[in-house]
Amino acid sequence: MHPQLSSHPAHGSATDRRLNSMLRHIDPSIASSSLSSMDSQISASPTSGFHGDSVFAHVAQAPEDSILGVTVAYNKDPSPIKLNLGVGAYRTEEGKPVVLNVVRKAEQLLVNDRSRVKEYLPIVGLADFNKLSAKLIFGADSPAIQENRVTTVQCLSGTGSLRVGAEFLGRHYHERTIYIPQPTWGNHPKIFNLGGLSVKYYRYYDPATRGLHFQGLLEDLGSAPTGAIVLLHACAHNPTGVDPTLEQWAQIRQLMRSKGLLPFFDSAYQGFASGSLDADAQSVRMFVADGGECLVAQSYAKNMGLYGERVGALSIVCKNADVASRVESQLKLVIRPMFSNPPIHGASIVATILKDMNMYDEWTVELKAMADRIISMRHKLFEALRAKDTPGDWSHIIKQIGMFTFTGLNSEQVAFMTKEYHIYMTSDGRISMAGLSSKTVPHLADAIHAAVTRVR
Ligand code: PLA
Repeated sequence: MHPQLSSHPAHGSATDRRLNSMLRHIDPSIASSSLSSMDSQISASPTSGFHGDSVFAHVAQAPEDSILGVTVAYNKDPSPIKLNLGVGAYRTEEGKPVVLNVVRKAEQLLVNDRSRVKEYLPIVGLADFNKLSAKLIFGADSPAIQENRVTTVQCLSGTGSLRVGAEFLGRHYHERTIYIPQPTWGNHPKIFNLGGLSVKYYRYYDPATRGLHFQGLLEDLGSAPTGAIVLLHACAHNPTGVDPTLEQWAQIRQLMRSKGLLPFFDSAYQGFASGSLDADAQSVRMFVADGGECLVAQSYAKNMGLYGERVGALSIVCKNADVASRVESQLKLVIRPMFSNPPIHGASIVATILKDMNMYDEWTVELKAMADRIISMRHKLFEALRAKDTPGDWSHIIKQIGMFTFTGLNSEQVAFMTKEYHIYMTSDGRISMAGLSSKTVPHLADAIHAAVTRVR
């Protein structure tokens, strides 16, 4: 052992001693003499940063994320009655996270297959996964796929797909403004800004009717510059739960195509809105059917419960196969320095399920059960508020679609519910219906009742 360290600890500073033991840990063969000379060299260096202030001393504490920060606060609360309705993550009636049976089965198959290795995937990801993902969103017999004018690249869930799409547009598309709905998922503006796009909002939600501001939407998109990009939520709009009807989608499509606006769909909830994968893809398919171009970001976080596996895809539908192939070559240049190539496990689970008819069917049944449970929570909450005669019209709870209810509660009422009832939700009044169960509905109804009667 280094004599200076074992018998004369007072000779070096705490930092020096830590440094010595770290060096010995890295290479136990380092001689004591060389250690002490290294030691003095490092300690003497004015740029070593071991003495004095941190070179990061100026770094300010950043605020928590408006959605994921809710979970951070929830985790710190010791109350046994606490309830997390912040992040959109599905829970069972027992309040537990779920791994779908079909996902467990696929994982078992993958683990048992000894021929599988952990080599890098290509830059664009798993080929089967990409093909099957395109089919899932565009339809099995989509002409765009048959004509080879769709390029699909595997990305890191919905967020990563949006991010790669944003950067591709920032580099290669002539119009750098993207219109996003007011309101929208809080991460959207940040993702698009980082991709080099400038963000503008179009009216989407009308707080007075708690419904779609269709007139405002048409006006705002109508006055957008030709060629502007428009972000559309494919279904189950987050946070409002308000989707256009099919007739309204048809009008939006007509307006956008007539003005040459480029659609960028965010499809994070396919199957979660109605329980049907095909029904929830109608908006996207309508735009693809007219032969025009568009981008689609897909996520398997919610509909396959693969949240932490980070599985998603970006598809770009182009005019012809030649353009699609050049677009793909450029997507590779975006991906390579960003994350090099995507992870293999989650995409293999998805591909295993999508290519086996029985497993696919099993998935649709489990998916429908999740969607139905969310819808039943809407009815239970609505009934509970009605039974308590809670002031206000709460019918939007059963009208809204997908994972979230945009309650209309203001930030003071939300803060009150968190403080007094240990119910955690985002400050815009959004609650994740997927986090609710029959057992917790009465507690939430009590909290909402108290909030609207006591806090204004
Ligand atoms: N797009 C929308 C509209 C989303 O709501 C979410 C997730 C994503 C993309 C990204 O999902 P992914 O990257 O995990 O595939 N929104 C969640 C979670 C469910 C979050 O904020 O990250 C939400 O609570 O709003």
